[in-house]
Amino acid sequence: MKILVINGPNINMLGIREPDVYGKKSYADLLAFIRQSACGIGVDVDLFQSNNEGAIVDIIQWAYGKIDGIVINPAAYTHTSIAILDALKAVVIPAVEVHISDINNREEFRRHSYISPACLKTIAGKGFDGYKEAIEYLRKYITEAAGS
Ligand code: CA2
Repeated sequence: MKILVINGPNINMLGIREPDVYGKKSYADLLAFIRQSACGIGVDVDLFQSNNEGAIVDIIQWAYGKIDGIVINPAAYTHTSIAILDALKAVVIPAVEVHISDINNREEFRRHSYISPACLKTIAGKGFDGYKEAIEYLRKYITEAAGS
């Protein structure tokens, strides 16, 4: 089973500023955590990060026919991007949306996600653990879908 983990703009800056919101760990730490979480349950992961909306749309389109599930933290594009919503809807790959912080308890503008209608589930406010939960959820979902 192959899962693509997509991180949006500025996630590569983790640990550099706003440790109170996003924690002290770096993007490299996040990648190591995701690899370890996936490996522990026999899932292959592809990891992708971009600061560009079009590049995120491109990788979602690339995933069509090659990837079983998508974990996506669209970062600030969560609150603006109809293009990413449309790309996820177009490929019809099971997807889970993840946010490190609790977007429902921050600024008002972070409460709305354009992406969630294309996702099975949204996990927010659980830090890095949210990515692990998303991978585990997709593994179960995809396994059950294949058996039915
Ligand atoms: O909580 C999340 O995971 C977010 O998707 C992170 C985004 C934010 O725009 C979303 O509303 C919620 C921000 C990504 C990282 O931004 C940084 C800002 C300063 C220092 C380091 C990272």
